[in-house]
Amino acid sequence: MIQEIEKLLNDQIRYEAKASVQYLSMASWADTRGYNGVANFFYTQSEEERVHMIKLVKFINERSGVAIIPEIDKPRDDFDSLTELFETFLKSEEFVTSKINNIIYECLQRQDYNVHNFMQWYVSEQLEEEAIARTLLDKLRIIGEDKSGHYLFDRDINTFQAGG
Ligand code: OFO
Repeated sequence: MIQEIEKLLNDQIRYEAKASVQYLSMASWADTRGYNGVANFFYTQSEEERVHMIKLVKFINERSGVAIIPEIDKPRDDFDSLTELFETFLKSEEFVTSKINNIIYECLQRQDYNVHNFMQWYVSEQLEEEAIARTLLDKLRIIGEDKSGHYLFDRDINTFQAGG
């Protein structure tokens, strides 16, 4: 495996791990405030990011690289509102997308079509996750401070759950 690409893939393991831990913290925040639907949504998102991370670990190791399991900083655990929670979600996904795009770019520069091909799965995954994050954030912006709106949002959120 090309060394620079291996390094970028190892960085990506860290970003996916960070997202997984961040979403777990967000699930827990929602859980302790009675937003069970939102909590389940983020518990599932956290699992999905863990799957994204493991997929990279296996891919690197299977191609005679060495996957590095990172240390993760304590995630953010305080949010003012559901809107802020979902702004954090969207920002995190946008960040991950930018890093994936960068790997794709570097693969093309170095003609590493193998990794380029592998990363396509992440590209579609990110499209889906960003779309969901935006849809949910739009809904929250319409709801504003309305408590019964929050109640319905929490009740219905898992009908928007991403797959993958
Ligand atoms: Fe949604 O971050 Fe993984 O790919």
